[in-house]
Amino acid sequence: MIRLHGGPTPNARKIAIALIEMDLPWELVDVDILAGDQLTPEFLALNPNNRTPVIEDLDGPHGRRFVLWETGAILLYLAEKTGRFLPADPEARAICWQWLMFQVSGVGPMFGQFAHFAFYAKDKHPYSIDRYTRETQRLMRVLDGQLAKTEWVAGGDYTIADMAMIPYLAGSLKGQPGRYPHMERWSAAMFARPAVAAGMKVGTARAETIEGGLKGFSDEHRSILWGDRQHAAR
Ligand SMILES: N[C@@H](CCC(=O)N[C@@H](CS)C(=O)NCC(=O)O)C(=O)O
Repeated sequence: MIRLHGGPTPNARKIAIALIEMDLPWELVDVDILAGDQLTPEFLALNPNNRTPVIEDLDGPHGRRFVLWETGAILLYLAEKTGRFLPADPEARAICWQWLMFQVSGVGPMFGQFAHFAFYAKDKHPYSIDRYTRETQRLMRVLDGQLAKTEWVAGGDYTIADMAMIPYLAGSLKGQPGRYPHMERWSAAMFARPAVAAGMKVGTARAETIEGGLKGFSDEHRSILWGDRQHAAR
């Protein structure tokens, strides 16, 4: 049994998709990051970096409980545990790592900054919005170029790199139809997979988030995510 600590966020959904695709027994332990659950001593004991998701594998290596955070590491761990969705050929395997790293070091953080400055920040700062709009568009062009040549993100096989990518990109693609045709073809193929469709619904979208329409997003939420509560010395 694997406990997935997380909520209705792109990062937790990457892992939900992988757990479902891999037929692993799992359950969601809800962490409400808007309420500050990630800042509690109980959560910090799992991840001192106060970020979700975290997995707790009750049947980990060496027959004992194993805790892991950072979605890139979690996806690789699950792929190795099950021997699935990571190509066996050394070149294809390394290319899969490459796109996975592109997601966790590029797509995730840049889309996160874009959402922060364009939607959540109280003061709308044109330079920052422009900077992250252009950078996210550049990343999408890179991926669209790749998907013009390959069926899936890392080549001919569906892998953990696809699972990492979709939660961050699905919304952006919907908002600008026709702009990234190869990504749209890929996104449709992703959502045709029952595991992706189910994983993308994990957690109940909070009204205060972009997904929920940003209703009631407040200074208290800002403090938890980016302000005094987030940065209080522990
Ligand atoms: N690099 C991390 C990023 C995780 C992350 O940013 N998680 C967000 C939700 S999508 C979070 O838990 N934020 C809580 C906070 O900022 O306090 C990963 O890939 O796991």
